[in-house]
Amino acid sequence: MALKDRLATPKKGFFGKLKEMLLGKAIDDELYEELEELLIQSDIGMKMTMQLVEELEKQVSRNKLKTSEAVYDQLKELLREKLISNNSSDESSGVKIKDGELNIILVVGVNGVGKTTSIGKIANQLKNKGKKVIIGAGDTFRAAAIEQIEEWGKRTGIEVVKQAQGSDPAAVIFDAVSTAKNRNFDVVILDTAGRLHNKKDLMKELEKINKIIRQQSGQEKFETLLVIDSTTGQNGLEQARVFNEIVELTGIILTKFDGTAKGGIIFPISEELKKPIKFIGVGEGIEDLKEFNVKEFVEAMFD
Ligand SMILES: Nc1nc2c(ncn2[C@@H]2O[C@H](COP(=O)(O)OP(=O)(O)O)[C@@H](O)[C@H]2O)c(=O)[nH]1
Ligand SMILES: [Mg+2]
Repeated sequence: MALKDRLATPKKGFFGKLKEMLLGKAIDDELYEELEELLIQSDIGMKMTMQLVEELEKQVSRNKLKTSEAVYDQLKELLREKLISNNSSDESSGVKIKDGELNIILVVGVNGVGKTTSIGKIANQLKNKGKKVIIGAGDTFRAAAIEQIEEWGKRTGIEVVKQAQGSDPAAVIFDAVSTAKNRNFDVVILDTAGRLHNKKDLMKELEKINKIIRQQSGQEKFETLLVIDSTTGQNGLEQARVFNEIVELTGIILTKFDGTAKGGIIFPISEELKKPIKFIGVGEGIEDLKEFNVKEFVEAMFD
């Protein structure tokens, strides 16, 4: 299914409302105020909204824009620029797999955001591209989490390295990375628990995991993807800040774009973290994870 059909919710989302609100109107203070309100409602956040509207007003006067249609197009361009400063403008994102070495993908994020589901989807995509993929069930906190990842493994025919519930996540990571290395896998994807009850504990756990990965793989750098649920709005932004402080993120996965009319959170997240968006989740099914593409995304949001 096309991205734009996935993003369009019955409410038609923020950008539909935006168009409705803007078209045919006079360009005056009232219009800018309404615009501000809409941008804030869409989770773009206060700070970026103010910046955007200020910049928009400048450009409208500089370019002598006379119609609200032109204002709409200008805003679309401004939002596009926000995304292309941290993302390639015309290429789809996703993870780049290097041949002839073990590609490690560590997936972090708080509980319930869609880590395990995204791992299943990514593993499946890579397997379909002919890569030899293995998964490490690093969320040992709940038995259900291990069963869930095993389920994805069965569905996709992908091996899952696991241990019993309650065992040390770092031990599972150790096993998964060494198995992947010894048996010449192309990709190992590592799940984690990410309980954010305490920043210090989370930091310690992730540090330990990172150390094990480095020791076992002999690689200093690898992919670390943060998963954020786009329906959680400003909370998601706060999670992004915390994780960005404690691990070296290489990219972001934004999930549940199918369930939100507030996808605006993508803009402040992208701007604050200065990290590329790699994928967006648009449903619970195995195919429902799209490589992020700025052009396609902006078109879909504004269509
Ligand atoms: N609608 C929708 N649901 C999703 C998406 N990604 C994950 N989910 C659902 O979110 C819930 C939590 O996902 P899970 O992968 O277990 O999260 P984790 O705790 O971070 O591993 C599950 O019910 C998933 O099916 C998405 O892109 N869209
Ligand atoms: Mg999970």
